[in-house]
Amino acid sequence: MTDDAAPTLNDTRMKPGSALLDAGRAMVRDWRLGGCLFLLQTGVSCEAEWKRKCAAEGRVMQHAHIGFRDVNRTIEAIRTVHDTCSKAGVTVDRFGITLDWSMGYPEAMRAKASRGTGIVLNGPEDFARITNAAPAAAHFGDFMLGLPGAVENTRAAIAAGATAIGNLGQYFTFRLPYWDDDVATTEATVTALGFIAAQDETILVHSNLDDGFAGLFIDMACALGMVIIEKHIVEDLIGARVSHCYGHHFSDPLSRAAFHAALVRVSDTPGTMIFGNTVAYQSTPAANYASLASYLMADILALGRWPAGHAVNPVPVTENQRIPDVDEIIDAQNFAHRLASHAQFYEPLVDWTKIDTMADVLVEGGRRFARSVFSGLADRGVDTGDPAALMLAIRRMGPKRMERLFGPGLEGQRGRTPLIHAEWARELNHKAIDWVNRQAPLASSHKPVVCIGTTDVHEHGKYLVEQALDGLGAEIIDAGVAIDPETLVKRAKDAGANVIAVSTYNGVALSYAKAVKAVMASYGLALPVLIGGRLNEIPKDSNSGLPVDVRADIASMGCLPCSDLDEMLAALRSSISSG
Ligand code: B12
Repeated sequence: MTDDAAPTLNDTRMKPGSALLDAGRAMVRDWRLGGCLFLLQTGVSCEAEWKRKCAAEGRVMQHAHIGFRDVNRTIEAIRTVHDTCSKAGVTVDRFGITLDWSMGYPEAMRAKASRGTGIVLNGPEDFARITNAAPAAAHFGDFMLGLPGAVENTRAAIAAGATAIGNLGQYFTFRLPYWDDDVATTEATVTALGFIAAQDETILVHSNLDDGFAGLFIDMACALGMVIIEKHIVEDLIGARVSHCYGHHFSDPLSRAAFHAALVRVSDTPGTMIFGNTVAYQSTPAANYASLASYLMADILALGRWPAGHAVNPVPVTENQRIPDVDEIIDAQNFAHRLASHAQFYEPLVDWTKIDTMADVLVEGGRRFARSVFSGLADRGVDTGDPAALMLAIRRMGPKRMERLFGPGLEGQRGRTPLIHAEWARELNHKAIDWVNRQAPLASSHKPVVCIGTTDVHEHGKYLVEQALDGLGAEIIDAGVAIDPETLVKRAKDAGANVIAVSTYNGVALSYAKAVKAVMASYGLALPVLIGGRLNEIPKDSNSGLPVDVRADIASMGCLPCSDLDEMLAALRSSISSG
């Protein structure tokens, strides 16, 4: 296989990993694990100890996620959920909050950064307000580690008593708007990991696999391989403990349980949580309860057989419509608790050999993938004993290339055949083929040349649209993922595209559309702009802090908002024929 357009995997600007780890260790003199309500009331030294205790007692931990933007409202919600559940005999062991992506920048840059839909915390005092809201473990998952602001965020969270900090998965995939310095991102992350490793107590390095390459690999065996790779980096080379989380994209109970079975075979560090299968929520709350029951039952049964310390994450059934409210979060927690009491009676119905057989394939394929990655990178001149060099090389290589070069499946004309096809890709392929088969072909004189990119990490909408456009016979120019408007428009112009397509999910739809229009105007370009995904944004003068639908504003600027593939086709037909 040729490797011609290979990215530069090494960077001479980067400090050696050993120096970065030393710098992180040195910070322990001034920054140590602080107290918080959870540590005080449970008497444990860290969440890892609590996890081991719960696993030994055979109790499945519960995680609740609070998605509000306002700090006071978040604190109030944590308290209410914890206390109400506790009175009903339900223990909510840990709380996660949705930090804003602007938290990923170094502190000095945050005020000017564009904001998404999450919370901004400044310094240890702000973090301590969250860790002291209730006697439950605080989980600071996203936009902490893995981004340029990693050191400041990690120090503040640990000082406030947090003992599970993420999100290493994000390091590999997330790009902040207008931030291209991957060396600085890597240096900040490795320094923060050195700081974590040097703490007296165990601070779990949370990695949500679905946020990283695992949400993008076509082969689930590669996702398991990523566990082995991250474990080597964090545990063998750095000396901290990495705690894995998975679940967003695993809808089939068999693959969920098998992934868990495989995970415990390659790691004995307690996991943070099994994430909710949020992609399954596609309907009304009543129908979403069926999806909740389906994934939770698989998780509870798998945790019963292989207690690995993960919490379950019962996602409120309104999550696909809007940010869930407090009573909906409480309902989901009660539901999970009740389901756990039923689960033991389902245990005899489960065919564990099927689960183990799939886990065998994942473990064997994952190990082969990890070995090939290490040897393949070493062959390409990467110092695989240096955590910083190794991380940068993996990030720069990206999931598609890594899978193509090192994947365990057999090579074919259209890439490798996955050992176990990732569900998200399988489902979206079916969806695209089914839709394309129902469409009349585009007139050959009006073939669109579509330049497509995303505003943020959400890439599946783009994947689906690309499959559908390809099926229609359109030419696709891939401008990439998490790109700035300037890059998108320039790529469209240079490639001679006659349509620009944007997939956006992070609550920046309107500002992004405006910026695209402005850049187009600066080039004197007048192309149709199709835009789809989650078309909302929090208005600057908002009192509620909640995002509002911006479809009408986008349309009034002359862009073409599309809620699905049918609307995309209608927009394409009208814009191409009038162009
Ligand atoms: C999967 C998912 C993820 C995955 C993404 C994996 C990946 N690599 O793609 C992961 C786990 C990484 C993720 C991360 C985050 N996510 Co997310 N995620 C989702 C989820 C569950 C599904 C989105 C999706 O991919 N759908 C699959 C597509 C194919 O379906 P679809 O959207 O219906 O697509 C149709 C149309 O939208 C349209 N379309 C889409 N794009 C385009 C483009 C064009 C040109 C056209 C014509 C049409 C079109 O056509 C499609 C076919 O009909 C949604 C919730 C939900 N149920 O929608 C949240 C959601 C989008 N995520 C959300 C958030 C907040 C985040 C995070 C910021 C959370 C955090 N704090 O870390 C991070 C993002 C961080 C970052 N740097 O940007 C929020 C956004 C909030 C908002 N805007 O109001 C949502 C809505 C969840 C929620 N309710 O809060 N997420």
